[in-house]
Amino acid sequence: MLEFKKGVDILSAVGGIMTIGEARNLFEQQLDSEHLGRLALITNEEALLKVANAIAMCAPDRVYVHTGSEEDCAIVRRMSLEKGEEKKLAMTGHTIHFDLPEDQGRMVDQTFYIYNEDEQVSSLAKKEPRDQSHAYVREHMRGIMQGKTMFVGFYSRGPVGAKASIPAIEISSSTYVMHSAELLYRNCFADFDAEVARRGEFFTNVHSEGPNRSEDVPKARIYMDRSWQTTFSTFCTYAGNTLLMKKGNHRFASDCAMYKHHGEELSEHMFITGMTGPDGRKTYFAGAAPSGCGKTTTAMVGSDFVGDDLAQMWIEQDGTLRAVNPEIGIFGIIEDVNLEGDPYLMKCLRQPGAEVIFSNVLVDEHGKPRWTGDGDPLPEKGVNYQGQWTKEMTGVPLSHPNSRCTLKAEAVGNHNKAVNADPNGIVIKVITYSGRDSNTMPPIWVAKSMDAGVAIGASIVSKATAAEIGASGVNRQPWANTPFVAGSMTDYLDAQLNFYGNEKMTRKPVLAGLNYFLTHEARGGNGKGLLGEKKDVHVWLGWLELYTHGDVQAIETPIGMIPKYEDLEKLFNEKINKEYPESLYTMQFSLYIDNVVARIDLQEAAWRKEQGVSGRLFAVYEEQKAGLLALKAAKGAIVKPQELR
Ligand code: OXD
Ligand code: MN
Repeated sequence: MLEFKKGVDILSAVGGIMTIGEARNLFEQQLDSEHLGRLALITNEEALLKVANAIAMCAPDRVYVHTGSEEDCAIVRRMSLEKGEEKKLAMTGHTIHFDLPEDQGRMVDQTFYIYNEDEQVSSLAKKEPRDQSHAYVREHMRGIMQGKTMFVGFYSRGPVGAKASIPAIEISSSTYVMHSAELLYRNCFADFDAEVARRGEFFTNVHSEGPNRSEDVPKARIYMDRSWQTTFSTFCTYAGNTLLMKKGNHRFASDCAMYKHHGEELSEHMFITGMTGPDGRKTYFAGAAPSGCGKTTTAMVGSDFVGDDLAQMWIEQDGTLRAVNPEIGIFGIIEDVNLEGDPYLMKCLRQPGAEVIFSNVLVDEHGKPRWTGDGDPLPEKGVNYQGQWTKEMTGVPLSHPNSRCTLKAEAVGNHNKAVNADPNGIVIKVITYSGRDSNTMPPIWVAKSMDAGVAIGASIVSKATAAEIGASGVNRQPWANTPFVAGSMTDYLDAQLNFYGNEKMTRKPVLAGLNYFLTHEARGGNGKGLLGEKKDVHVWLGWLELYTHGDVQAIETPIGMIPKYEDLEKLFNEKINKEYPESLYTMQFSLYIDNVVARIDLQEAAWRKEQGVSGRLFAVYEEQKAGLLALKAAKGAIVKPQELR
């Protein structure tokens, strides 16, 4: 369990402001009349105390209340250029931001949940006792904004008024962070009080880059104070470490789903996208994948792209599963984004019209941003996050593999802005789970029950990517959400089982596994590398769309339902005008029983190490394993899909 408002509230203990009277006095002293007037429009006392304590702790020279107006946005953009946090690129509206070379991804070893004694924290998470984090904040955050302007913005993580939207305050001395916040989140200055009253809670985030020097990065910290729903971030700028409205608050939202709205809400690391089916019907998907595994590309394959990273879900009165996207923008990995795989995104990145912050790419001598896999010939030279780069520097990548682009989703041609703004949420009919799995699971398989679907999510394994500094190897990534779940894995599993199993959810979604990472090497192919192409995703999602509506039949296997060759062949032709040989289908969809069983054994062993894990998960594993072993006895270790019809 997690108890909220327990233990020392570090922000107020370090800030020292205890009453609303003291807070108001501080505002009078520190804010100029314009910003004092703005803050006067916020009346929630708890929120005002948070802001006052952040000011008292960080001691900025000036406080700027960001209302989200066009004028405020323009001021932040201009200041960012003046400060040098961003630089102009050749194309109007495009800028480049560099993070320090040591700060190119989420710093997992410097990211901690602050915990109270006797609180359960996930076995996959890093934690620090409250008094230690308190001492750090006291030592390093007092006066950290001296000589700087503190920006304070009020946002909504989701459309204002939606059941699962949660308001949040973002406080930062970085104009890059605030510029990104405006591209990625809904500024809800005017609605903030009402939203806090409706939801009964809000999150607070306090960040400062300090002097922004490499030598300070070892002392950088990213803290999540779960009890007080407050984050602290220091001595870094990479948005995954600093714009904590994103992953910091996603972690708090996961706590809310698990402990405040158990079985009624989920907070997922998922894209949301719509597919258009026969007769123009729209079917919305939400899909989980670990960071750096193609969530953005998959999301943009939809005809009605909504979001690429996060989903706040709930069960609506009518029995449907609804979701909102807490974001309105994209902080997407840019490596391998090119015209062929990502035409909509490329238009924003290569043509004028969109406001884009590029980070950690290379800027060539003409002010053009360049990245690995962008589809253009290598430039002669340029500047990247490490300094000067020339073509001769073989082995030194053009851009960092975790370099990013930040832009509003509405700039992307197939984004459905109205759907992303709807406080009623989006009815989700299909949920997918994927990871980087080179040798075991087929491209698509559909769970035969809700519990089996939960087991797909519980069993994601994936190869580490550049989004996390220092990560390596193939790791368990349950629901692709473990980096962001603080509570115990057992509690998280229960929250999943009780959500999908909730009898109020009368219109259950289809739950499916997706895997685009099978290789020739693992499947006896005669090529090299991936068996499929990025664009095949159109077909995998297209088949799921048809299956959800009962328009195609599937083949039953012990792990779930898989597509028939003829349906896929037709879809390959219709959707991407590509031939799909049956030999490829056979390689992709054959059951490599020993691999699948080994995977189940690994998962089972890992889950058995946790305490109190629901027997429902083990029942799914046992049933699948028994089915697979019986099949092996009957047909051998590699079973072709044609043998199962
Ligand atoms: C992200 C991540 O930036 O998951 O979305 O790292
Ligand atoms: Mn993510």
